[in-house]
Formats: sequence, C-alpha cells, structure tokens
Amino acid sequence: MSPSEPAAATGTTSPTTAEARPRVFSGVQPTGDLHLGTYLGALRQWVEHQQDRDSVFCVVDLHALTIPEEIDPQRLREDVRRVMALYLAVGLDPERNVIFAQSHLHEHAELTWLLNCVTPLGWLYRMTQFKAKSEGRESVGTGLLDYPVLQAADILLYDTNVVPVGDDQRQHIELTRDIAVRFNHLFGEVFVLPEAAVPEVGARIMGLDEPTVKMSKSVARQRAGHAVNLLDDERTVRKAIMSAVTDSGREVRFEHASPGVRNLLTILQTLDGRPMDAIVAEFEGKGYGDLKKAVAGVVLDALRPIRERFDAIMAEPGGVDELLAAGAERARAIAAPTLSRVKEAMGVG
Ligand code: AQP
Repeated sequence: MSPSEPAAATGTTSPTTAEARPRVFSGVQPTGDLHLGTYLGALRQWVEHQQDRDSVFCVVDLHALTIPEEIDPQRLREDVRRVMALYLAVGLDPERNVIFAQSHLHEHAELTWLLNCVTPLGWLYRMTQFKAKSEGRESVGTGLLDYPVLQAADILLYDTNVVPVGDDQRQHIELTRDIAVRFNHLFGEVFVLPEAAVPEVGARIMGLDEPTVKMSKSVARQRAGHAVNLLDDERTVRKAIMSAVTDSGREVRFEHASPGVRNLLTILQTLDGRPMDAIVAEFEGKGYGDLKKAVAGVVLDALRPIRERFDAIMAEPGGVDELLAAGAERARAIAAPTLSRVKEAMGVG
C-alpha cells in the first residue's frame, strides 16, 4: 500500500521543521470493536510507517459522546481499553509511538473552545458527516456539529504534519487546515498546517451486505454480515464474506465490475499486495464463489495473529491501563506547550 503522501506542511513558526521526521497524528473512536475498513483505511498505514515517522495515536473517546442517547458509560470505558489493546495487537509499538486516550488530557477540550471562537458556523454546517449523522434525528446535540473542531484540536495540538485516514475524513482534515489558517491569520503563526494521507487502495471499504455504503461500526452494530470485525471468530468472518452481495454475473473483472465485486477485489488487493491485473488474471474462468474463498483466506490470515495478540494483551492484569497512563504523560509533554502558545497568542491564561 502506498498512501498518497503529502510533503511536510510549510508556512509555520512551529518547532516542527521540514527536515525533522514528519509528525503524524490519527485516532479511532471507541464506539465498538474495529472493523476491516478501519484496519485497511487507517491502522495499517499507521503500523507501516511507525519506523520513519514521529507518531501520536489517540483513542478519541470524547468523540464517542456526540450522540448522548447511545452512551453506555461502563461500555465506553471498556471500549477505550479494547481499542488501545487493538492498537497494540495490530502492531503499534508503545515505545516508538505516543499512544493515549483523548479524555485523559484536558488540553483537547480546552483547545476546542478556543478554536470554536475562530470557526464560522457555516463551515460546520457544510460537513457531509454532520449532515449524514444528523439526518432523521429529532434532536441533534451541539457536540455532533462541533465534532470536527474537536478533531482539529486533536490534530493541531501535536504540530501534526500528516494525518493518515480513510477517504471519509478528507473533508475534516481540510477544515482543520482552514481553521489553522484563519487562526494564524488572526493571531500570528501558531499552528502547523496538516495534510491528510489517504491510501491509494483501501481508503473506502464498503459494507459487505450493501456495497454502496461505507463499512461502518454503527451499521455493523445493527446488521450481522455488514462488516468483518477484527475480533470476529473464523466462522463469522467466513460467513460474512461468503454472503457478500455481488451481482448476477459470473466473470471476475475489475473494470465495470459491480460495487460488491469491486469491494471484494479491493480487500483482496490490499491484503495480497499484487497488482489488480495479476489478481484478476488468477480468476480467469472462475466465479464469484472462488473469489470469496480467496478473500476469506487472506482476511483470516491477517486477522488471526491480531486476535491472538489482542487476547494475550487483555489477559495481562493492569497492562493496558499502565500503557494508557504512560502514553498520556508523553502526550501532555507535547500538547501542553502548544496550548500555552495558543493562549498566549489569544491573550488568555
Ligand atoms: N469503511 C472504511 N474504509 C476505509 N477507512 C475507514 N475508516 C472508517 N471506516 C472505513 C477510517 O478509520 C479511521 C477511524 O474511524 P472511526 O472509527 O474513528 O470513525 P468512523 O469513520 O466514523 O468509523 P465508522 O466505522 O464509520 O464509525 P461510525 O459508524 O460510528 O461512524 C478513520 O481514519 C476512518 O477514515
């Protein structure tokens, strides 16, 4: 996988320079176990580049509060630990990377308020994720609208150059840049301008049961067979993939393929690593059943070691909590000076 790699951001007085290893920030919401889309769109890039980048990864639990009717406090706490354990299980090294939970640092919420004050409301109403998530709801909390400003605070606190994300997050990263530019214009050059790094293949994995919509945790909670979760057992994974929606054709091809077949081929390509032509050639004269078996095979091979490592990590008493506490200390060492710079520039604190 080769993400579309942005150059380090310029036009800033921040301590991060173009010569330094790029600072990376990204995160996942603890709103349930993570699925194959999150892994292929985001987590794999994080692991792949942990050697050559200075990375900060966050379990963004404050983002998980935007729909209060769905909050289960006990489950949320446990989901933070599970997502942390999954970060480690997919291969993130807690020594090499700063890994922590967002709510363990007050700096994220505090910077959000300061950024709220420079963010025009119209910018937030334009966000497609806000439109999609608020659709059909009788009442929408301010948090759902403000979510991208919290995300901007997450990113800007760490003088981030690169934000590795799936395709659905592009608009939020653009908004983060716009907020940073506006702030720098009003108060002086305080923030680094970040850029999204979106993988060329796997940036939008679609639902197996409905391949015209993004594979997502919220749909997966309602419908078995929509997603493959990273911790699903082998039988469940095989069942979801073998039941994936395709079309009435038989021939496996990528050009002009239906969304379901395209999705399966994309999953196969991201995990298999060969060019699409070579993969399609392998299926000459074969049907969708063979394609699904091949997809199930590569997915199971990828998930087996993740599940085993996850079980081992969760079995260690106190291990995850200690790592979260240590990660919060290291994160604070970067975030606190940034927040001080912002407050100084705005004349508060
Ligand atoms: N289907 C996907 N394909 C590729 N990348 C994806 N990502 C999420 N779904 C896909 C990327 O994973 C990262 C973490 O996402 P998140 O869990 O914090 O938020 P999300 O995008 O809102 O994930 P979901 O599954 O869609 O959750 P719900 O349903 O709760 O909103 C991001 O980089 C995202 O791009």
